Amino acid sequence: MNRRELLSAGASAALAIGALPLRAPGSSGWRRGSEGRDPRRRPAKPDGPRPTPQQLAWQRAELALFVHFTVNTFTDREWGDGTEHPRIFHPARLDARQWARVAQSGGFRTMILTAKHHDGFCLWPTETTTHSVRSSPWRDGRGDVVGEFVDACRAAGLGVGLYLSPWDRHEPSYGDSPRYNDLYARQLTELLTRYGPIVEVWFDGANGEGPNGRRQEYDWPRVHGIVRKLQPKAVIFSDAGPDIRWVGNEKGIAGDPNWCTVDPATVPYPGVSGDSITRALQHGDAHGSVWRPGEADVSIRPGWFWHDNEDDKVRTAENLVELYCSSVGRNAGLLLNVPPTRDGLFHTADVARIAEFGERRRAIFATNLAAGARAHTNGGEEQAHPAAHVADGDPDSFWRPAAGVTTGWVELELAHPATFDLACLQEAIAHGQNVERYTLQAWTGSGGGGAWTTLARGTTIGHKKLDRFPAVTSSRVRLAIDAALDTPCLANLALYRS
Ligand code: FUL
Repeated sequence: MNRRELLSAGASAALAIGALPLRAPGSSGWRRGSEGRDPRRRPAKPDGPRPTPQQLAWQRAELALFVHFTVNTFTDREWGDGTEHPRIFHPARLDARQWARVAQSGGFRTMILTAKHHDGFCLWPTETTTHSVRSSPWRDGRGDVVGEFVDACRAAGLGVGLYLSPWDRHEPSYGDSPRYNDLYARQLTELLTRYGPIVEVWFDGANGEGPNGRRQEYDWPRVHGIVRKLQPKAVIFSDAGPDIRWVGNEKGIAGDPNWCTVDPATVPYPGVSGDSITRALQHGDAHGSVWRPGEADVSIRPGWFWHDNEDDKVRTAENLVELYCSSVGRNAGLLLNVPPTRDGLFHTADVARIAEFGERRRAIFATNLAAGARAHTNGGEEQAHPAAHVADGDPDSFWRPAAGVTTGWVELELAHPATFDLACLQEAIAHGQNVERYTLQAWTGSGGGGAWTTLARGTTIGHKKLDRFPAVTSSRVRLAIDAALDTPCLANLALYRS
């Protein structure tokens, strides 16, 4: 069991916490401010945390492809112990352009490569150690996997992300804290200065023993400072952020509720573990002082690295769509790992599944049945932010009720009855995340015999909330905001037939 598995053992219990009592939707008109609030709750924060432009772009990108590749691919292991000889690294047909084509076919916007995993083997010709591609037979020791990866991403219009494991089971200075911290800083500096703009730097919190049996004390403030200085536009991922947090498990399932905000004191540094930490990562904190959305990392296979006995265990496209709904559809990012084989190419099974995943998503979301619908509310709207904005398909325009109003409903009237089984709700998170509970209903039946049928009840919305329900045919749909921290900004209420 690795550190992540230990952490995720508490995750299923944490998921159950999302079940909150719900009040009937639309039963009252607008309410202002803290009227009717549970007195135990702290007041709303109109000036609460907001995303940086980079965090907003990251969340809108939604999908990133993780690429786990190193000596483990050749030893059939998940964690190398650092004794692997570089001569084993010989991916005869490596072509990072194939990885990029696959990422494009699935609709991924970024790729993140393990430039160094826990075994310490560096995929680029670093000056810091001989334990790298330079000592391998691949491209006669003149190759650079990171360089080819970056070129392929750029040519395909994909963002570049890099993973540099702090835990290094090969490096002799590991455990000798100042010395190793200097070496790690130099490795990071090479990666952040040689390859142009990087959109995400991914830090794993694993902190095991080095070759001398000692553990290292990582210098996170220094590490973050290097990224901020050399790649100010990159987001930094780790359990503890500072920009993107781990979502608390490696199953592709975000919490419900899932807030973009956190209390930074709860997870003070990467790798700290415990049930309360898992819960904090899964759910965030409605009243957290810092904006730090969650990223759900998960592999398309049981392992992170390629193993030939897992070629028949590749996730199906339907399962990948479910992962999309339980991560992106719960206000998180999805980081899906696809590991290259010993040839240095993605396996045909993975290639086919990713393409199918992309096709299915494109088919599901091709037609928003609520596009252009007429909208009205039971209380009003700010003049600049009318209710019609939830049906205009623009993620930047939104409906906002009057200042201080935190409950009420918006109703869409479709030009014709339509049949749908999936709803996509979005808050304009550039203005914060506020919805705590909602109910979605459709008017079913006809004439005097009609009634409101509840399609979904939910907690948080954030960047995106996807709800699937049995197909229903209707021309009137109502979204009731049952509780919100502050006046919500609703960007989108879209309906699809999946
Ligand atoms: C974990 C590592 O131990 C796994 O090998 C993998 O890299 C995963 C993404 O993070 O902590």
